[in-house]
Amino acid sequence: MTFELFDRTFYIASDVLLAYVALIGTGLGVVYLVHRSNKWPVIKEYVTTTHHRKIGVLYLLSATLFFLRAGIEALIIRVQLAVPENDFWVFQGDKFNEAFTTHGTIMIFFVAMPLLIGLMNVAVPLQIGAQDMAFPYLNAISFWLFLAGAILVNMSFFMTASPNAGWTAYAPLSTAEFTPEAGNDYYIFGLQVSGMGTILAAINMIVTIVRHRAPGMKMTRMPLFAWSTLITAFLILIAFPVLTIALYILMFDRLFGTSFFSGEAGSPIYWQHLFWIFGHPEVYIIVIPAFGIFSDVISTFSRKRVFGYTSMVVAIVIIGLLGFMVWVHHMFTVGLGPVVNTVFAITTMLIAVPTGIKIFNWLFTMRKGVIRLDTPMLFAAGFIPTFVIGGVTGVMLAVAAADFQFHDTYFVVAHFHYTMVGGTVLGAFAGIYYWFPKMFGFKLKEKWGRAHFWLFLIGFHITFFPQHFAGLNGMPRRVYTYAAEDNVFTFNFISTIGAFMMGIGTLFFVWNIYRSFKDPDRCGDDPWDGRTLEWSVPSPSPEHPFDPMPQVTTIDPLWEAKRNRGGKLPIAKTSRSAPVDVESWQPVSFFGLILALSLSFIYHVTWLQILFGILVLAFFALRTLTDEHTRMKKEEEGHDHT
Ligand code: HEM
Ligand SMILES: [Cu+2]
Repeated sequence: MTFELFDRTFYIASDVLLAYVALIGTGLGVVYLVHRSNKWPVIKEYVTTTHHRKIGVLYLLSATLFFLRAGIEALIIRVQLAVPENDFWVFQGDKFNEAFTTHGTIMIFFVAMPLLIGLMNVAVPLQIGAQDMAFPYLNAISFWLFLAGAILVNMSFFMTASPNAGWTAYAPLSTAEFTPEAGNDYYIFGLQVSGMGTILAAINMIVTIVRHRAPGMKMTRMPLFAWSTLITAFLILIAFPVLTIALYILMFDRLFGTSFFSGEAGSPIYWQHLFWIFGHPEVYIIVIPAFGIFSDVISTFSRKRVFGYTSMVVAIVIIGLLGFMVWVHHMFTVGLGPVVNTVFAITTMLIAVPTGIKIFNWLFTMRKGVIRLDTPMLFAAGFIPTFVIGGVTGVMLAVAAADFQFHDTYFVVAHFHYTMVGGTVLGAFAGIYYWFPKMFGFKLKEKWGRAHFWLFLIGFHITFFPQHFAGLNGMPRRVYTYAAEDNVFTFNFISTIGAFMMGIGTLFFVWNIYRSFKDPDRCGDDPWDGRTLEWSVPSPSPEHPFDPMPQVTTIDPLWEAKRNRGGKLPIAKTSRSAPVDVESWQPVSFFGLILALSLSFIYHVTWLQILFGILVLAFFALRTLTDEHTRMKKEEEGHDHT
């Protein structure tokens, strides 16, 4: 669309215009609703919080919003691919590349990651008997760094500069020579900034789990979600710095004219290595926490201790370690040679062993259990067969010779959606339904939960199962259309129908949240007859939840207490230091500074870079001079503790 303003002609694509209208419309609507119901204090409470539960809720809320955005993108892609030689209105110019790039990037970094980190924040401190995360202030900084990165990648669309080199940003396509526009700079800064937040979150998780467990909560008594969080945090700590380096180098190539990934000395293969040394562990980073959620959910809803606890832990550790030794399976067709390919084919296949152990342990946990199929358990039950299909196609892809056929086809697209939707997304939904009462004091409604589950799961299989066959028929991924004689039309058409079913399923989820807030069914502190410590504290979980501090003697402390001691946990003689939870505007201000600093780099404005650089340093100085601890101590001494 073109329009005249001040004697100049402006052009704005109609889809961008529509997005602006939708964004501003929704924004105003939200402001109006908040204002009408006098909810500004709640907004302030959450924006300035450093409390783990509220930060968890912030992560989950952002992730849900980004899920809607990246989901709409997926639907648009599916509409374009529904029939041969289609020309859907949205794809003016090169939009298809942008659509799959932002869809993939947002789903991985700004949906899967925050869904899981959000649930960790809500549940892990309570599961291990900690009063909060070890570093509450740092926790808030992590969230706001994550959000700054997410906003950068999301706003690129509105600046008509979406990244367009795939979520993998392969060089040389991602270098300035081939994509000089700002799009891939948004990608670099978005991932860099949110990556910093993720690394800090990992450090926080590790310290919390190592230092803040309740007395008697030995490592070998931790719930499996806490275990999976600990191992995931180590994976983040090792894998994310590799991404940091890769992004720095790419940034230098793009902004400052170096040539690490092109030219005589540089090589695009370096990018592939760095990206996948990070990228493969990343897919475990987003699936291992889901494994943890399923373990806890399946055990609770089968009313049995999880089968093979030790082998569950050992299996996650082995998966985590092997995860660093398989990255070349993404590069079988690059030409690294048969020896390299063989080694990496074998290590990849080995991962099926610990994964298989876990699958059988889940099945054996259910065996002879008293199973209740509430919504969290439905998601867990749906996960098992779905993830097995994703695992089987993974082993197929690991056969290096066969991968020359599968590589870069829809077979791969089907495979990774089976693992990431079947594992991560179903896991996150299970976790949200499961811990929702701990966040807000009431359950999500069963009726809408069921509708959500069935539409989403059936829609999922209708979407992605046919894609295996489209891929085997030779349909490459990342193509914007195909010809009628390519023999892939039927598969694509069915796939698009399934995608809309998933979309409707997701709307039921949103509706469920809305309805449950409108008409909450208060459910008490322990709605699922839980086994672990988080169900022993009030809902929503308070500050200082463990007052008095429980003494843990078994893997299922609450379950044991309910069976043998009338629900009373034994009280510990020793106490634990409690992290200081403060209210502060600093983290959100830091968010603004980092956003501005990144934009000044993306648009090459040197004086703004210097200005915001100085302001960031000033922020650090301000932070070192802020002393909440003394003030809090004084306040506490002022109060009488009775
Ligand atoms: C919810 C329903 C979803 C649908 C209908 C969907 C659909 C699609 C489609 C059509 C593509 C483009 C394939 C191509 O052109 O090559 C794609 C790519 C991708 N999707 Fe999804 N997707 C969904 C959810 C997810 C989720 C939950 C994740 C991750 C957690 C995810 C991660 C990716 C990635 C990484 C790519 C590759 C992007 C690239 O090639 O650069 N998707 N998806
Ligand atoms: Cu991999």
